[in-house]
Amino acid sequence: MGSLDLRFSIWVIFLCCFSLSRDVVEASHEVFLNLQSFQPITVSQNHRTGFHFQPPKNWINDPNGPMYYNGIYHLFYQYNPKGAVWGNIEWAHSVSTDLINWSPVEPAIYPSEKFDINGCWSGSATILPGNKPVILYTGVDQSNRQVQNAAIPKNLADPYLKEWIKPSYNPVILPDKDINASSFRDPTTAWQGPDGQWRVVIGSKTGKEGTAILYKSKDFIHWEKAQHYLHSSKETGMWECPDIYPVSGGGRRDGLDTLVVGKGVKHVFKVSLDDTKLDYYTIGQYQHDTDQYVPDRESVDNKAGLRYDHGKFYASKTFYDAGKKRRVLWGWMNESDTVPNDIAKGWAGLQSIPRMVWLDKNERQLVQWPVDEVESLRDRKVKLFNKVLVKGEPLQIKGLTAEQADVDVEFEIESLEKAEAFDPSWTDPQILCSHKGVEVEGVIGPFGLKVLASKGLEEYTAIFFRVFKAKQDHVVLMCSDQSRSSKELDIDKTTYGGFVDVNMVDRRISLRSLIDHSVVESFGGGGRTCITTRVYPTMDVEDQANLYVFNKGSETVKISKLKAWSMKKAEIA
Ligand code: DQQ
Repeated sequence: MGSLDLRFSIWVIFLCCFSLSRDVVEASHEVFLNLQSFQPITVSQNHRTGFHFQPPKNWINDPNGPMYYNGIYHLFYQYNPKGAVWGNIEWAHSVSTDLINWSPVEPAIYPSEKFDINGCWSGSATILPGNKPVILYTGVDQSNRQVQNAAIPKNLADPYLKEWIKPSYNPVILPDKDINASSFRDPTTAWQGPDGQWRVVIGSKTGKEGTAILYKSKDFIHWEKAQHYLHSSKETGMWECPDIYPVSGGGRRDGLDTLVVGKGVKHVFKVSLDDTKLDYYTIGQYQHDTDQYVPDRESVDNKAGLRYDHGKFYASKTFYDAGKKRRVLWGWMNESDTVPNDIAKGWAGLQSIPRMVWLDKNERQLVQWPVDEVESLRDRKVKLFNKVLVKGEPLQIKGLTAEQADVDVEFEIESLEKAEAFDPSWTDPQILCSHKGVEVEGVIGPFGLKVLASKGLEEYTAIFFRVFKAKQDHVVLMCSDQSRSSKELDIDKTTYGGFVDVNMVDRRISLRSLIDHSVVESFGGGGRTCITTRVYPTMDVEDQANLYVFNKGSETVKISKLKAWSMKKAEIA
């Protein structure tokens, strides 16, 4: 069957069965019962990535239980072994020595017992004293209740911890009468208080209030619900995949193990909002004596709060890398494609490039940067210095593989004098970016990159900045405009945006983009604002793709320095 015929047949199956099968059970993902075991006939290589983590075929979602153990990184992830939509969920497992090249090992946890027969959902790893890893994960039991289970390695001498066993004392935590058993999932990494007891948090909701339910245990087997939540926030809905961890103050980049408390240490609490499918975090303080997390007053505690990423980045999780003394963040990058297209491709979903994360010197937000190891894939290099960008004439950057590249550019604005006034009612950066898309000319900006572009710029994805003048200082807006990313009509081309909390005294702003066929991961202002996008160009693809730098603002902008590399393919089997 040709690929067009295949896509047509899939659309027919999809349309005829869609209304009958979706949302049959309450779950955090759309359920397509008729499609979840529809094995791909062929796997399309089109739009598959070169250095982002993805398995050879099928659906993936949340990163699970990432950990560093005896010199090996472990990445588990939610995986459907039978098809390219969500369903039949198990924990697939890959191992690595450098976070970039990965080898698969056998699935670690899959439905097999009463307490997880309907799904092995997300969870986290904890390394217990004596160097003993244990995973806590959510099982969907035979009555479709969400319960929490433990799994331990069968053989600690196996460097890859290939086999995991589920002790007979499972489930370790059941939802009590006050907990909605359909909204009780995704245990965090556990931590030990000064009293020697373990603590773990489970995501939940009470009505519309998102809640982080705290449990305590002396032995990691018997768990008791604490008197109060670790934290909650009204009108935020179900909290999936909560994560709590300490960060060093004073702009120090060294990571801290879970859950250090002390002078100069702050804490981050992140949740993934099921209702809006976005991750937000607050900066605050966790106290051992009260067992509560309290966000700083200025840290907004709802979906308008701080974001790791303003684009496609969900169900994220961090871990402490004891080898390199850093905290590393992973996030799931879902497709923007239609379900029939995903099925025709035979795959859906990626993991982000692991990002190092630390607290900004201003202690108001986090900073993220791709782990250094990704630089081992850098190949042919292009450099450019002090190049003035003429308004409206995009400058092509030649000499690299524009479909698989790492681009790091710094822009210098000649003068901020004429910056447009910032309207204080512009509180939502995504809406502002949608109104002021790449084609809307401004004074300072839009300027930035056009990536995965066709030669004649009929197709491209634009990542760019605009600078405005507010009462006190300047406001920098970063946008990712997908509206021209593909000739395909049905895909989601939402524009994304975030403000960048940087000081513009030196009139410079940086942008780094990791471009990888159908994903563009961008870090603005040295990693203060990140936007990830999934795009599917159709015209000049693969080695025909192009890269441009542009300025469409009336004020002169210069590329003060640009370094870009072709990226080699990572070894990901
Ligand atoms: N995905 C898992 C759940 C989690 C959700 C199921 C978040 O455990 O809440 O695949 O994407």
